[in-house]
Amino acid sequence: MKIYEGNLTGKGINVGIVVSRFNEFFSSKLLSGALDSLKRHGVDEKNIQVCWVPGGFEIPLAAQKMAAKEEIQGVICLGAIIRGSTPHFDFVSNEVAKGIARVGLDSGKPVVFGVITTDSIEQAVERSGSKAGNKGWEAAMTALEMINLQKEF
Ligand code: INI
Repeated sequence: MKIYEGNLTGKGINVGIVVSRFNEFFSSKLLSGALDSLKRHGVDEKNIQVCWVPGGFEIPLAAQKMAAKEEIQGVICLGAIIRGSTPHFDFVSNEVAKGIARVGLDSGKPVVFGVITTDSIEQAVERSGSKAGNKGWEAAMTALEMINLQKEF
């Protein structure tokens, strides 16, 4: 039996991060979590490229550009979309999720959905470094596992 499984080692790995500035209070904490996770798993700081975009809606295009770079093995997408009193949240969050998934399939490289989509600011606080952990940290772990999994095929 052959089992395919990616490990979590970051040594020699090149990764891109796309992070949105909208709700920067939260997205910057997701970025800190992702960077901490990558470095603690052995990713060299010089092998990390970070791209800021205005809002979540802009993430997929920047992720596509990052994924197209030859040296980049995977892209981590970070942002915070928080529900307001209009349907705007649904339009933005649906497009971001669909766009990120598409970039991953089109590029053949792992493109990780580390965008928090919450009903409230309190839920965003919980997911960006308090009682529900840091989703940026988790997204970085997912990226490492998927990048290493790619090498198994
Ligand atoms: N962008 C976000 O990243 N988070 C949000 O919560 C958000 N809300 O709620 O409006 C948001 N909107 C901006 C959007 O992503 C685009 O930047 C904008 O529409 C321009 O294309």
